[in-house]
Amino acid sequence: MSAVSNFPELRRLLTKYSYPDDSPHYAYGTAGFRYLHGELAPVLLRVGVAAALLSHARHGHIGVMVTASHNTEDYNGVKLASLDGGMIDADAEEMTVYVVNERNVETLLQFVETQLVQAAQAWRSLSSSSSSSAPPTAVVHLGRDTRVHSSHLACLVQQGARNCCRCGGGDPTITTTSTIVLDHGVVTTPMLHHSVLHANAVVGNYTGLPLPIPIRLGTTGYYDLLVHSYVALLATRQPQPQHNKKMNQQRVLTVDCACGVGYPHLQEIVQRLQQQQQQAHGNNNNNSTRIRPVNAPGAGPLNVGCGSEYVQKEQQPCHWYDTGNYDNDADIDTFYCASLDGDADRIVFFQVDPNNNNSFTLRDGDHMACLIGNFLAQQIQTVLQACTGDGNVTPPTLGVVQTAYANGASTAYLRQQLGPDGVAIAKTGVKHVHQMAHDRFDVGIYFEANGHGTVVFGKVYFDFLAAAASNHDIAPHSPAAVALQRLRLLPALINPAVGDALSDLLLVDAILQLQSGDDSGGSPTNIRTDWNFYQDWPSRQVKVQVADRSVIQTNDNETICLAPAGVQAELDAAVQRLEGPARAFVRPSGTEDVVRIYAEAGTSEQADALAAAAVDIVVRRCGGVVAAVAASKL
Ligand code: NG1
Ligand code: ZN
Repeated sequence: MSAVSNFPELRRLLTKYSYPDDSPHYAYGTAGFRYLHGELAPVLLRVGVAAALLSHARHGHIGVMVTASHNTEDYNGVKLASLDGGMIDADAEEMTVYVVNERNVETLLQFVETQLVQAAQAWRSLSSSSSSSAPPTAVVHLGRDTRVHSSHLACLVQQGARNCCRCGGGDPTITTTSTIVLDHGVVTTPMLHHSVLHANAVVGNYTGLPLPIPIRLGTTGYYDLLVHSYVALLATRQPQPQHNKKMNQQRVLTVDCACGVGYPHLQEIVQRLQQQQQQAHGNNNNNSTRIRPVNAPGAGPLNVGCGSEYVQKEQQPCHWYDTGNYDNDADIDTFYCASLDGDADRIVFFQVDPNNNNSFTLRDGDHMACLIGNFLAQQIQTVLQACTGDGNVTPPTLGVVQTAYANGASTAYLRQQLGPDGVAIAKTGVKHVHQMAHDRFDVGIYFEANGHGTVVFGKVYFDFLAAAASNHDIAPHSPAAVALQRLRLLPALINPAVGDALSDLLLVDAILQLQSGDDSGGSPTNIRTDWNFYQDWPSRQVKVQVADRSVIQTNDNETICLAPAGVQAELDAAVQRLEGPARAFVRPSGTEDVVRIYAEAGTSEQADALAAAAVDIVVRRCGGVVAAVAASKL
């Protein structure tokens, strides 16, 4: 094959960062490429190339986030964001995996050349303009977390993307294409997704941002949107004169930031909230929650002994490595807490009650789905009741999407609340859950048990709001008018692109405050009693290391093990040995080199026994070398 004449710098870089002979095939797992950081340089350079190619091919902005989320500091990784700010689709994933894994530099450069020419041709036929019309400059938005190696790896993405351009050299038949990289620096994953979604709304190549949501660009736009909509939502609280005194007592929400990137951004949001509330209300503050970020980057090891993954999987409170703006450790208020993960796209809430033997209460993603789902359903119902007889006000369908890791008690509760069709179970991983929420419901609430989730609002929802707004039965200041105002504000507070810990933090707190103001007379938040829809069934999660986790194959939603032979039959037998409802499944992790085991049963002892049986099956039949790396208790 003859060498491609363009791309001298890209050729040099690809050659410099070539793979060692024993390098594996790099898979785009549950959430992108995720490996030990030392082997990632060639991968990240090529991801930069793939991102630029995608931007050229799709004629819009693409995002690249360098992070390994909830994993420990020695890992790193990278995930791509599509034009709508969401996960990339299967075609884009396939192309990216090819670019990352093509070992032959000349073959790869030939592919790049072909892709750029095709993208330029597609642009010309789309824009039906003259053949000399140059396609738009490709734009790659880049973000990274706080890991020490993230900066170097982000630099490689930048180099790969910027050198994925082609010079026509005066030949009119060859189009000149170029790529720019917008480096957002150290940001949370959802902030990067936000930036991509809003930037594409501006360039007009993607209209995925619903009209009622104002366009707010970049990091500052992200803060503005969250802060303004949270404050506006709280302002809808119905005054409870007899309880005003109580409402003015501030509850502290202590937030464990996993020693990661959520910390500086939450701090920024807290400062802006204080400023805005001061300006708007002086001393008559509507907000009865004071948010205190704790566990800053560097205060302790990233995601170790802290963070949402630790709190959710281990079912225990995090360590407080620093005291944030507290005077000392003992002053940390643990009555109302939340934990973010390392890139702040997941959150769980918890309580350690000093007045109740320091008892621990967890409110994970399953509980969040119920809280948010109930709140939305209630507000929609209030509006509908006022609009009876108006045929233009079509109610949106509302449902919840979970994964097989959702606690059975939450699924049973949701089925009872929303009906059997109101709950759907998707394959593990946000890309699957998000898609199903979008496809199945007009208001699709999705949460993984680990706290990764958001709400996807469809067109019917916005049509419903518009029709209700022009309905004369809704009197100003009536409960229906208040509910309608809340429903209008929620899509701006909720990240439409991806699960977002900071957005979910404000959303959950606002709902708890509003419910407390509306229904229970303004008492301070107690998540054990105020947010208590069901009792979790005992469950266990265990990780087992095996020689090669790809030997495990599963069905589509990953609840049945198809290979190695015999695993599923033995799991079924272990479940059947127990009385009452029980289930167990095994699947290879897409983010860690382990096999995950989930067991759920009627009693704690049975859950233990079932998990132990499943570990034994995996160790024997799948070549397990280390069992029970971590277990969660309940
Ligand atoms: P893997 O490692 O594939 O199980 C984990 C989570 C997913 C998802 C991804 C991305 C569990 C059991 N699995 O995936 O739900 O959040 O990480 O971060 O929590
Ligand atoms: Zn994450």
